Amino acid sequence: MRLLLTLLVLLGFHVHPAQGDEAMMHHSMMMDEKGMIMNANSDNLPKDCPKISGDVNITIHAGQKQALKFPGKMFAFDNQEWNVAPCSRINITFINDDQIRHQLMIHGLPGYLYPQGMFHLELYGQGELKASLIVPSQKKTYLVHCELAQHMEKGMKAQLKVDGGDGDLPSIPGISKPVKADSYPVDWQQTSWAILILCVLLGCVIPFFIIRNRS
Ligand SMILES: [Cu+2]
Repeated sequence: MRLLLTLLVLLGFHVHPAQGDEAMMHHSMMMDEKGMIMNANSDNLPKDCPKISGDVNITIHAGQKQALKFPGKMFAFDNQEWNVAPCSRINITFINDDQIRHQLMIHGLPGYLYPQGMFHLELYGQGELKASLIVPSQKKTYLVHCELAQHMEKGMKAQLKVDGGDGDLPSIPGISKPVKADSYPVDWQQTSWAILILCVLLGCVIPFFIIRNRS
């Protein structure tokens, strides 16, 4: 009997939210077949903000195309840094230009407003999402990234500065150096020099004979 009841409860829990509504609201989470929004906040003020200082509208593109300007990188946002005033409400339009999943996560926010200090947007493929957050007044730099495996390491990393921020984070493409840079030194030995010289000579000699034979 208890097992049957448990089963019914479980079934009820799973069936009801899926019926009718296309999107599912669950605490501070919105989820549908395109993506999800977690911890959006457009009206709750941080404790240190007497009021919202202003609205800032930001459109952020994510994708491989955005990484073309950074040699060696594979994914990126179209911007690597945003500056906002203390107590701003940031209205984000997040656009995924790729056919694969990307996220826009902001970390280090106050936990009493944003569980785990995190604001999180996610698109499972090409598409667009809109959500807002209100930042505290503190002068601080927040990490913005995509947490999917290797996406941040391959370039999808940026920073959000409130009141000018408290410094740059490492490894932001085009902005800051990594803490420990990878190095790929070429081991120049006598044979590698010989091969290089041979290639250059061949490259000069072969066209010469081709042109001579034609004329
Ligand atoms: Cu990604």
